[in-house]
Amino acid sequence: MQKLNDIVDLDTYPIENTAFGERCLNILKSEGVLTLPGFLQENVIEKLVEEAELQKQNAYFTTSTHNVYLTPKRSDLEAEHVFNRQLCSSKGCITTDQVPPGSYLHTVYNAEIFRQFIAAVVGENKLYEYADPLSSINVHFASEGQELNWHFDNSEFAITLLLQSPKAGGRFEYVKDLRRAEQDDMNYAGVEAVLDEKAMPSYLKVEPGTLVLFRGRNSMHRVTPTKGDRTRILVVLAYNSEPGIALSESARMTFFGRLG
Ligand SMILES: O=C(O)CCC(=O)C(=O)O
Ligand SMILES: [Fe+2]
Repeated sequence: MQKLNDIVDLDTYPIENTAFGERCLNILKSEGVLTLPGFLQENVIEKLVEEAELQKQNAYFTTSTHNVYLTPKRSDLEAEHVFNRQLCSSKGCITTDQVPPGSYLHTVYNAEIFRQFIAAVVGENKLYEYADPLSSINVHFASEGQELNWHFDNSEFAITLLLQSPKAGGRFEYVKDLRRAEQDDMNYAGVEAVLDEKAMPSYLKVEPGTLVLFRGRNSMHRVTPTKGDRTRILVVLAYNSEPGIALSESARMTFFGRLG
């Protein structure tokens, strides 16, 4: 096992320090997003890109249509209603069990210091890995033309590490606090304005090696289509607030095409 220090820039980001964690928590709270550029050491990014390129042939590629709420259509609303508007997304994905056993990604994901830092920043006591062998660490590939269309996440927060940017496109765009899921406020007018390009989203400038924490349940977001022949490669690290929980079978079939 490698040391976390050799993988992550702990001088710039003292993640074991409680005060640093509190600063990050406050940024995530006020901005809805926290970016830590240069979180991964330069040589680590290179190694992880090489590793991902080798695994890409084993990725599960899917194209799906979905609404922005990631729910089935509602027949009591018209087909043209923004709730029922269908968008297209496509990507390739490799799962935790396909990440080589000696990979830096396992070290970061399992490091107690890292886990405690993420827990503190997202306001949980403790975080746990998924009980199934697929869902904890995923590597996403978006080749030319592939995109992740507008959506709200089901999960409270997402943790990503960009490994490789495409030559153009592949931009993370978002509209902060566009709905309030807790109050069942779907804000159809606001969503429609963004889809029809009448309201401008914000966007993140993310370089490879950046750690991004994003609260996507109420902030609608997308990744624009990749342009050019360099694949966008992104790691998603996923945790639970309770131990022993697997991702649902239907979600595993949709994302990975298998259960285990
Ligand atoms: O690819 C990204 O940067 C964001 C991914 C995302 O929004 C998701 O997986 O729900
Ligand atoms: Fe998302």
